[in-house]
Amino acid sequence: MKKALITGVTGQDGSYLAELLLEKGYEVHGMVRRASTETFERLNTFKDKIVLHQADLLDQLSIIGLIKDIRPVEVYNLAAQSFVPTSWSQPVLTGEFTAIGVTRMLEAIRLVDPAIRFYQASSSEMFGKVRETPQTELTPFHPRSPYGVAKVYGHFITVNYRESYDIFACSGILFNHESPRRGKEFVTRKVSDGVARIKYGLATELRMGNLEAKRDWGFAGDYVEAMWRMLQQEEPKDYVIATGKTHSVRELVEIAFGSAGLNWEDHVVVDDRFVRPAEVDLLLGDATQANKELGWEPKVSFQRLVEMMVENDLKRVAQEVGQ
Ligand code: NAP
Ligand code: F7E
Repeated sequence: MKKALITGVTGQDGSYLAELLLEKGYEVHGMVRRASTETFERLNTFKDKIVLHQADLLDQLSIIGLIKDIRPVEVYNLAAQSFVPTSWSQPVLTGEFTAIGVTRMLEAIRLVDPAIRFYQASSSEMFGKVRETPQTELTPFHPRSPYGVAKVYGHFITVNYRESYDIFACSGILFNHESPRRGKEFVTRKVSDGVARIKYGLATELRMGNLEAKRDWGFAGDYVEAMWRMLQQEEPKDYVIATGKTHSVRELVEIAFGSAGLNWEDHVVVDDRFVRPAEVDLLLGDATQANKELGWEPKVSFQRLVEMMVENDLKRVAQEVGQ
């Protein structure tokens, strides 16, 4: 039985990846940080099938101890401070988790067993003020937030450990991916949750930031399959994972409100508090390399993704209000 370790297992992607690896017959181990209350909501339906261990990206010895105890064959490093606006209010912490945390993971692998295969959760936020469209594995980076800067570090330290120590380390440059399990502060879930609250009379308006920003949005369930495929190749490489289609936040709200029979213009209020100090205006990925070499392609369309998220939140809020 192959053993895998997932950091960030309590997050959106961690939960989908854990399910996928269980289906594939892996023994799945997850790293969780200590908290005064548990954050295992996304793992509820399969928590008894995985093994959780306490360790922290900020603590080198805890990571070395973890890898020594488990001796996984694959490590997926998904843990990070992943919310872009927080990276301006907590830039140092974001650097510690999202940038140096990657080095701590790689150092632990180098010391314990350099044969372990490593996946790093890199991000389209690294392209930032984009130099070309669509963005590929060869597009230069120009990050626009402390989060993006930290991810550039994480990307290059992964490439560097591959080149310096011959570690099988891959950096997946993933464009935005969403699901009903997305955190409520990210725009897609904020909108689907907002639509449901308005539909059931718990709110009348939804305050938002920049409606003109464009993103290449896919479904998280499709994207974790690409992570796994990267680690099954003969050679380690970096891959862009994207749908190849872009939509504005305005289109997102239009579809989301429309799917619940509401008109977004009656409810959405633009509020400067949600506008960022520096914006990533347009992201559009070209996943041709992943398609050719990994045989990967996205299955869920943007329209279906948004509808799925709204349906899920409508059901949840209906239960909450007893309808
Ligand atoms: P998420 O839902 O925010 O999950 C982040 C995870 O990291 C959580 O499990 C969190 O644990 C954990 N974590 C944070 N700090 C930690 C620390 N110091 N020690 C241990 N664990 C820590 O993020 P996601 O959307 O699943 O994304 C997964 C990864 O992919 C992240 O690295 C993100 O930056 C990257 N990424 C995401 C996207 C996307 O569109 N979703 C695109 C590109 C790249 P708690 O539950 O304790 O908070
Ligand atoms: O914003 C705009 C906002 O917070 C998307 C993370 O997973 O994907 C994610 O980063 C866009 C931005 O995601 C609101 O200005 C407008 O242009 O959902 P988001 P993100 O910043 O793209 C990348 C790939 C990651 O790696 C990250 O970890 O939507 N927007 N109004 C808003 N965004 C939010 N959150 N809230 C608003 O009210």
